[in-house]
Amino acid sequence: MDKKSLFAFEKKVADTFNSAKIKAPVHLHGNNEDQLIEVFKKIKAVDWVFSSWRSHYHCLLKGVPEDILMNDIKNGKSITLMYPDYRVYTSAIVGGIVPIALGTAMAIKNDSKNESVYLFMGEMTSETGAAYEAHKYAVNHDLPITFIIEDNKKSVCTDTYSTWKVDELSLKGKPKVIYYDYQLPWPHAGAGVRVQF
Ligand SMILES: Cc1ncc(C[n+]2csc(CCOP(=O)(O)OP(=O)(O)O)c2C)c(N)n1
Repeated sequence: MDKKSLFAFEKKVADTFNSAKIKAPVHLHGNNEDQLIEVFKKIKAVDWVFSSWRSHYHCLLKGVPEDILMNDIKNGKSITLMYPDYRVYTSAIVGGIVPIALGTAMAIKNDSKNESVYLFMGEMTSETGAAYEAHKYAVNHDLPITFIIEDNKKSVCTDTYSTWKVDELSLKGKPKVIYYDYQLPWPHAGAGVRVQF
């Protein structure tokens, strides 16, 4: 899927949400199309994608059909999308998906399968103990997992860097880590118009 189509999809979700036709929260992607298209060049159909509350582009780029995804989002599942057939799993709990991704990578290694895990995390998630431990375990056991840190500098409305009093993220530049930064064109959640249900 190309950059224009990705953004067009997300814009449609935004418009649908702003017209109060989605009765649950949405967390939109944006301004990270190029970076994700690049990352997904490495990801094969047999590989596993783990993500969070913000996963629309991850789903689309892993091959989830637009109509199925849009329908699920309209049915209120934006932050809890699951597509076993496409090997896409998400969790809306900060850090919740991390050990599941790690365990999948461990199982792949134990079974000597030719598959990989790709774990997408916001930069605040990447600073949690769960991410730190998973990364340490994955590197020391050389598990087939890549951690992708998607840095928009914010955790909801809180500045991640000043929270931890750091100039750099803990996992940035470490083995098995891909990092990119981007400026989210949307609020943390929703699509810019206050909608309450
Ligand atoms: C255990 C837990 N605590 C708090 C929240 C509320 N929450 C949802 S997203 C989020 C911010 C996470 O920021 P980051 O990992 O940088 O991801 P981003 O939303 O910026 O993509 C928080 C605190 C949650 N979902 N789960």
